[in-house]
Amino acid sequence: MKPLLIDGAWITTSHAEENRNPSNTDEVIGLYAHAGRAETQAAIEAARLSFPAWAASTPQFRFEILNKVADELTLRKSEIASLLSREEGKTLREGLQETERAANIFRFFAGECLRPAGDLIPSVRPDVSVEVTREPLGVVGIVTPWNFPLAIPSWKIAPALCYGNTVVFKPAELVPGCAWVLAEILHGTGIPKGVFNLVTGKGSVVGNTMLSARDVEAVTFTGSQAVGSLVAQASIKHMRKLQLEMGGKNPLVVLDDADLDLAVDCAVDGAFYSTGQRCTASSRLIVTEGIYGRFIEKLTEKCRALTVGDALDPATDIGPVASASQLATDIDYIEIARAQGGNLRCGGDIVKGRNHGYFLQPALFTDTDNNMRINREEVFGPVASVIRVRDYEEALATSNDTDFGLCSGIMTTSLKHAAHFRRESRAGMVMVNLPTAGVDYHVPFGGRKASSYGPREQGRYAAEFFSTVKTSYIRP
Ligand code: UN1
Repeated sequence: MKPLLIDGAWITTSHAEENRNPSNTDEVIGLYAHAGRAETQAAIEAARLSFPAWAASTPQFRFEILNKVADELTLRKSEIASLLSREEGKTLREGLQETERAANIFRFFAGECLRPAGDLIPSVRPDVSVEVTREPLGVVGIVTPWNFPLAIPSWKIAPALCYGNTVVFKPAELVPGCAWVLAEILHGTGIPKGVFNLVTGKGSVVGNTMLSARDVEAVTFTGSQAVGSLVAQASIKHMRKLQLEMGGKNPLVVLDDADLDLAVDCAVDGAFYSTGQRCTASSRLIVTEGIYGRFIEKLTEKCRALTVGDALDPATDIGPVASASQLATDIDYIEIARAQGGNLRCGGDIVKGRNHGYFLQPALFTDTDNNMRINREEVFGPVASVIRVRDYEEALATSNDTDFGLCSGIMTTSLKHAAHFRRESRAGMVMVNLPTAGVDYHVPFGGRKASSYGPREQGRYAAEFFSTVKTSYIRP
């Protein structure tokens, strides 16, 4: 059994769960401990007790720890990428990119340890000066989803530790493997005991215990809107600091003057890579009349050519769906889109692989309108739909007509439309002539409306959530 990490010790539990490969459900990757209430409370207590010393540690000390994690991730990159692809199902190429991204995130925040920000400001009163500094929060609860088993934990854990917080980390039940390797690496750096704790297990047990604990000062969560709302409600009771990253229904607008090949490539990448299991996926392709026919034809051709298969097979373009329940959701939405009048241009069928796995041929719908459920609700699978519009104005209005606001994209050679879209799109991130998914690791990440709540993640903006500002007045 792969144990929990609590207060610097590996702890086995009475209950463990199998981690299975979605490319081949006969393959058990490992057995992972499930924490109960008591173990979760012990992890929170360890984080609480280790906080004062960690908060007071030198930037150099924290730099060295985070930098060692980056080095180790780089060194073990192929082994970790293969574990990632085996447990989550994204292709090995994507697994490698994600592992490199995790290493870069740790490297970035290692550097940030050495760049603490602050201001010294003269007061409006004579002989008084004002100092503005940032301080850590305390114990941070980190709850992460299954779709980026390494990158999302890294972009929460690295800044949490960088700014002097201690951590209780609960990864998604589906992907304990990468979380465990990250814990093993952090433990191996010589990080003081209790500063980083891993509690694998169920949301209903581990997550709820974290949410009801007074000593968890802040929670950062990425996952569904439904769970995000529960996290918020439970946290408000304690006036806990919150950061939520939830779904998207991201539009990719394709205008008449777009570079057709580039538009098709960006649509395929944004909609279907990582098996469409990204909150940044382009699930609504909004296309103007003049290019519509040519775009659909090329896109359909490209979709048909996508090879769905085992994540580790180099010939695979699209890996399996991550779980049986996600596959059932995808199939449900394909049915719903059909029933509401969508035209399934290609894909949507379950593919028989060499092994037992959750393989789904990417589904492309045309003839949809923006009010259909397929265009209102996040599917989180390889399912995209095309909405035909008259012109740029209708495209912009349609792209903004959504409850979500994470990411948006536009394909155009017109500077005028690109500039206008960047300004008027009600999303946290806007892409011009790029896929909506696949973001940099050193700049802010996050959205508006139902997509996000609280300060941005990543880059220097991460300090907003992971630290608190102190304004001190000094009269000598
Ligand atoms: C990306 O598109 O590069 O859960 C990252 C998600 C996002 C991360 C997307 N938080 O899909």
